[in-house]
Amino acid sequence: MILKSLLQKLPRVQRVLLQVKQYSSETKEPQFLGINSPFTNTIQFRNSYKTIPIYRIMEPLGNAKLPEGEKLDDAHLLKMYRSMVTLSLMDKILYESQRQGRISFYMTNTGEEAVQIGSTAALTLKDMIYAQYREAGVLLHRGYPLEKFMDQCYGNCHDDGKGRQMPVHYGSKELNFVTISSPLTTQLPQAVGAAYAFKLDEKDACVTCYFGEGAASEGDAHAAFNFAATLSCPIIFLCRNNGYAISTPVFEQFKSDGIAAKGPAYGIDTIRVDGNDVLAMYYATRSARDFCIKQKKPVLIEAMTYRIGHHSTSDDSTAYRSVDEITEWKTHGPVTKFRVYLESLGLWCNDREQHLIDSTRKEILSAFAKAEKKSKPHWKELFTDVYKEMPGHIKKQMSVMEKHLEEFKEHYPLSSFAPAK
Ligand SMILES: Cc1ncc(C[n+]2csc(CCOP(=O)(O)OP(=O)(O)O)c2C)c(N)n1
Ligand SMILES: [Mg+2]
Repeated sequence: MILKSLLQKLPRVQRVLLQVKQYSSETKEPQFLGINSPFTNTIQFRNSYKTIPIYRIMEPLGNAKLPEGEKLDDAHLLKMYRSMVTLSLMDKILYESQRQGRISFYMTNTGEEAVQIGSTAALTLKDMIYAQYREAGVLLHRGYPLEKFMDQCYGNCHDDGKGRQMPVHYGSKELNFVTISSPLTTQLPQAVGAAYAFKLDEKDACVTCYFGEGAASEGDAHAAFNFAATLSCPIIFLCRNNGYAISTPVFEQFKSDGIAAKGPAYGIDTIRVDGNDVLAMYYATRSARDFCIKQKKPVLIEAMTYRIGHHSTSDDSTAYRSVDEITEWKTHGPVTKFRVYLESLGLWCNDREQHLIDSTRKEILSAFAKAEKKSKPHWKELFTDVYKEMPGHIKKQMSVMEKHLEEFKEHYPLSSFAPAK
C-alpha cells in the first residue's frame, strides 16, 4: 500500500528534485517576468520620478528657437494664426448667442487655441480624430465650414446629428472626426480600437485622441492606455491639461506629476508640451505622429494650458477661482503669444489684425444668421436611425405621437419643423 502511493508520487518527486538541481547548478536567478530591476536591501517607499520638463519653442516676448534645420513657410504660419483668431471669434459669438437665449448651451475653447490648432496642423486628414468637446479648433482647421458649426449648435435640419445632441457635439465623416459623446472618456477605448484596426490594416496614419485631464481620472482611461501599450497601437493620446475639471482644480484631481507621469508607468512614450505655444504643439505632434506610425506604438502628449472661459454656459467659474488668476492667464494667452511672434517676423501688424477680425466676424455672423433661419428637423427623426428596420414598439410610439400632434396641433410650433422626408 505504502509502496503503491510512493510510486504514484514519483513523477512529482522527480520534478521537484530536478528543479532543485537546476536552481543550484545555475549561477543566475530566474528573473521576475516583465520587470528589469536591481535588488536593494534598503526599505524605501518611492512616490516620485524626475519631473517631466515642458517642451517649449516660443518665449513670452516672441523669441523662438525652431528645431535644428526647421522653417515653417509664411502661409502655414498665417493659416494657423487665422484659425486661432477665427476660433476665438466664433466662441465669443456663440457664447453671447447662448446668453441671449438663441442656442441652448455652449462651451468655449478660449485659452486652448494653440493646443488644438498646433496639433491639428501636424496631422493629415487620413489621421482619425476622437475628441472630447473642447476641440472645435481641430475641426475648424481641418476645414469644417462655419455654417456646419452653427447648424449643429442650432440643431436645425442641416445638422448631421439631426438635433439629437447638445450643441458642440460635432462630428464629420468627411473630415475623419468621430462624433463627440457626452459621457467623459468614452472616446479613449474607442480610439484605441480604431488605432488597433489601423495597425492591422497597415495604414500610413494614426489616431489622435483628445481628452481633458479630468477625463483621465475615469477608469476607461486606464483601459485605453493599457490596451494601447500592450497591443502597440499607433495612437497619440493628447491630454489638454487646462487646470480644471469644471470646478475641480488639478491639485484636487490627482497627486501625480500631472498626466505625463502616467505615460511611462504604462510603458507609453510621453512628452509634456507648453500648450500655449502653437509651434511647440506643432513640432511635438509631428514627431509623435512619425513615431507612432513608424514604431506602431502609442505616444502621450500632455499639453499644459489654461481654461480661460467658464467650463460651459452652465457654469460661473468665479465661484471657485479668482478673477486675478483668470486675468493673469488672459494676458499670457496663446493667440497673443503667437501674434507677437508673427510681428517679430514682419508677418503681422495692427491693420492686418483689424482686417482679419472684421472680415471673419462678418463671415461668422452670416453663417449664424443662415443657421438661425433654418427649420428644425422633422419630429419623426426622433424615432429613426436607431434600428435599420424600425421595430414594432417604436412604430407604435411614433403613431401615438402622430395622433397626439394631430389632436393638439395648436399647442406645438409645427410650422418650424422641416417637412417629412
Ligand atoms: C462619465 C461622466 N462623468 C461626469 C460628467 C460631467 N462632466 C462633464 S465635463 C466634466 C469635466 C471634465 O474635465 P476635463 O476632462 O478636464 O475637461 P475640460 O472641461 O477641462 O476641457 C465633467 C465632470 C460627464 N460628462 N461624464
Ligand atoms: Mg480640464
